[in-house]
Amino acid sequence: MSNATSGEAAQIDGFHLLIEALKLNGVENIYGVPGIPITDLGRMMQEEGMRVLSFRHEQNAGNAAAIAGFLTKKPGVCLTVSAPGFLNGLTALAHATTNCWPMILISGSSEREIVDLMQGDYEEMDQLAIAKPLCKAAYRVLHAEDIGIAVARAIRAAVSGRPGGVYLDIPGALLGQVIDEIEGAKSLVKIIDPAPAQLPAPEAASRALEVIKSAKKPLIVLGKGAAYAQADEVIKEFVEKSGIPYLPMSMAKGLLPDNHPQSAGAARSLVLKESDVVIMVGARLNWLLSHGKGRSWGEPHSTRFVQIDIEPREMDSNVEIAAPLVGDIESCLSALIDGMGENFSQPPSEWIDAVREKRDANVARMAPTLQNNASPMNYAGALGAIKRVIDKKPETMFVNEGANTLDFARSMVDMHRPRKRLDVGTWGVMGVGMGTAIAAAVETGLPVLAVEGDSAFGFSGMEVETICRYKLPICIVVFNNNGIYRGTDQNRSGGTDPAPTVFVEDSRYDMMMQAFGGEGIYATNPDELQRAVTEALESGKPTLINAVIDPKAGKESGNIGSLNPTSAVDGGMSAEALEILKKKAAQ
Ligand code: ADP
Ligand code: TPW
Ligand code: MG
Repeated sequence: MSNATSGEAAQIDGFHLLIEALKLNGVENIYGVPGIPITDLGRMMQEEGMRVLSFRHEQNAGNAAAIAGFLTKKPGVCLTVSAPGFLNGLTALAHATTNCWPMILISGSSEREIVDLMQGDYEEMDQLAIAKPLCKAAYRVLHAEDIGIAVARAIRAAVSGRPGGVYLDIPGALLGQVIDEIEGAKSLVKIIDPAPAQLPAPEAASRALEVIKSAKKPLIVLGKGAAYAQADEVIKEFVEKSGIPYLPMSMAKGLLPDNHPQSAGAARSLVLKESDVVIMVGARLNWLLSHGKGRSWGEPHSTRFVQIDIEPREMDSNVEIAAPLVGDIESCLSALIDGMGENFSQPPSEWIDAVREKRDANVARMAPTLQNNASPMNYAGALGAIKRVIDKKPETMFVNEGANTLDFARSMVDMHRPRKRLDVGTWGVMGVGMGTAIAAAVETGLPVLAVEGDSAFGFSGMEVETICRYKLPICIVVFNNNGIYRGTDQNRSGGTDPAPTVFVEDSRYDMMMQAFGGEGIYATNPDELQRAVTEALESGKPTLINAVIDPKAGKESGNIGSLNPTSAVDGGMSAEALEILKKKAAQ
């Protein structure tokens, strides 16, 4: 766009340089909330052909950008206003960084001169300094001619090596700056090879193969880094050629179908405890895997690890890694496949049989519970209905958050295709649901099913308006058990306030969707639920199904109740201690 008048050199402003820099590098979708100083930027982005998704809260826009990064291997972009908007988006940027997903948070900021002298500007805050410790990289642009290089740096920082979140600070004044249009066009950078392949050293691959060949009870663990890598064919080839059982972490479910003969998903405890060599593929030995040690790993028996990761510092982070393989997953697995050659011998049949027997027994034990048609529903009954829908419609993008709602769904709902299960990630964040669902719909064009605890849903529930506004094919199922974990807690003081984990009884979340013109459905049994979800996914209409779950059915904190601190002391202070406090209060 130019403002040329006769005889004058055409000029371009910061707004348009930023837009062109993003477009040049393939950024198509912007997730954000408008306001000073970026309101016009959003309008112009839309005018210039970008898709601008305007949210009701920046954290949800940020969560959308984060999952867009996971799904596309390109940074998802979130656009916010200064100070409070920036801070709202920052939680999502930290979440993206924690999960190793590429994202860029672009926030407008106030007058530099006033902010730096702390003279009290509108929404004054030193955003760059605050963002820095919470993301992979943070940059500020002060001159219009630097916009091109700044965007290039931001994208490369987000996607190369271990992906993560990048903050880009845009002082309002920058957007209004003008420079010569031709100089401006020349200043933009189209990034060449933003995330270069990283080949493992040949000796590292040989070492890994030696360790793998020495195993009697090997196991492959697939993590969400493997899902992110989009190396689906190579992963399948490695798993099948090796014949080694594999355990998918939550968001790696579906890389190979959950009913694959080598899946050890339903024999998790056994394989962690018994395996002697574990090949980690894009998964960290963090809390989700008990840090690679302790009882769940069957100590004192010791496991030897082969670890494939793009981040060298991940090696030996919790336990010794016998064979570190640093590189991208596709290159590393290709090297292993080459090295395996034609006469690689598959694991001993006793091990394969033991894993299969355990898995089949667990699956058989669970099967009848998934048929439970009781009303109100328990988790297995309701999730049986969800599972049957996903089995028939494996292309569905499945979003999931909550405590019991999350943990039961992870084990009960099979995934059949890669990158279909999107959930709370490494931190177990509540509130990612609606942003995730929206980005899943926008980035893939596929129908989305979001299965949400009633508490989890509440963190981002206002985005049902956004879903209706953009007419997105999203079906939300709220597992309504009247609260967090269970809806049955009592106020221990005997007072009239409800207990901290309890919500309004029998709320009608379905009516929230109706308020904005979407479909609202109230389902009390699994048959109704299955029918309603099927119809919603087929119609593509924004739908919210309030699924009535027995408030007694859940467990405290789902599967991770053991992480709650407990006290060895019963109750509060003694009379003697209270007497001391009484005297202090009277002073
Ligand atoms: P999960 O929670 O599923 O166990 P994590 O998020 O803990 O997975 O681990 C993902 C790992 O994958 C990170 O250590 C990250 O560095 C790594 N990773 C991401 N992309 C790639 C890639 N393309 N190649 C190799 N490793 C990758
Ligand atoms: C940002 C703590 C973990 S799980 C949960 C909370 C509040 C809600 C569980 O209730 P829900 O599911 O969703 O109704 P269900 O089926 O068990 O009843 N704040 C943030 N993240 C987390 N993890 C919490 C609080 C939490
Ligand atoms: Mg609940």
